[in-house]
Amino acid sequence: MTTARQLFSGFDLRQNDRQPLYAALKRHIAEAVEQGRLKEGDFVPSERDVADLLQVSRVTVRKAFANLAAEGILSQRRGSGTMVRRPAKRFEESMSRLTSFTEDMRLRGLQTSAEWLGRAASLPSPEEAMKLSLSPNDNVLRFSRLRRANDLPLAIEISAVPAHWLPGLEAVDTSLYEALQKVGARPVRAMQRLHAIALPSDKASLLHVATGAPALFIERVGYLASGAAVEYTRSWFRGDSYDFVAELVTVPEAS
Ligand code: 16G
Repeated sequence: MTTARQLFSGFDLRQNDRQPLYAALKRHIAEAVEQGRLKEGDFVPSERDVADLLQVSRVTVRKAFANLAAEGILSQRRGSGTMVRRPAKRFEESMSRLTSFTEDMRLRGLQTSAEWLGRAASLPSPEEAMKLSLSPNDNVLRFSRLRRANDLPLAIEISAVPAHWLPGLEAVDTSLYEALQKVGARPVRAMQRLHAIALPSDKASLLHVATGAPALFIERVGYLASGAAVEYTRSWFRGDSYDFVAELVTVPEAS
C-alpha cells in the first residue's frame, strides 16, 4: 500500500489558496491515479493518516474521498478501506455522457442550487410540439430555472416535458432528471445542438453579466429507450464560465 507520505511527497496543499482544500486534495489523488502512481485495486492511505500528514481535518479528507468515489475513481467499503476503482477520467469526458446539471456540477465538486423562474402546465408551443412529437392539444409541464454552481449564476434553463410523464408540476424539486428517474422516464439518449449568442438584457441580468455578453445556447431533446421524447430543454450558459469539451475518436471505416 502507498503510504500517505509517499503519495503526498512534495505536495503543497495550500499552493492555490483560491481552491478549497478538499478540491486540491481530490485533484492530487485523481492525478496520482491518472499518472499511474496509484493503480486500480491499490488501497489509498486512510483518512486519518492523510489528515494527520497534511494537517487538515478528517472532514476535508472525507469530502475529497467522497467526491472521488462519486466520480467512480475510488471505491469506499466500510471496514476494508478505500481503493482505486478505475483510472481517473477527466471532467471533460463527462460531456459525452448524458448527465444532468446537478450531476455535472457534483462531479466538479460544486454545490448546485436552482432559483425557480416559473413552472406551468400549458399547451405546447409549436416548437415544443415539434421537438416532443406532441399534438397541439397535448399538455406540457414547463420548468424555468436559474441554475447556480457555488452560488454563481451559470445558466438559465427552460425545460418542457410531456405532461403525462410526471405526476405534476411539484414533482421536480432540485433535479429534473431525478424526478424523471423516479417515474422510470429518465432519458437514455439525447440530441443536443449549441451555438453562440449575445445575451438579451433580461437573460443577461439574471446571469449577472452585461447585455450582449456571449453565451452558449443549447437545445437538448432527451429520449427514452422506446424512442419517445421526454424533455426539450433550452439552456443559456454564461460563455465566460463554462467549457463544453467533446472527445472525438476515429470511427474505423466499414469494410
Ligand atoms: C442539463 C441539460 C438539460 C437537463 C438538465 C437536467 C445540458 C446542456 N442540458 O442542464 O437538458 O434538463 O441537465 O438537470 O447539459 P437536473 O436534473 O439537474 O435538473
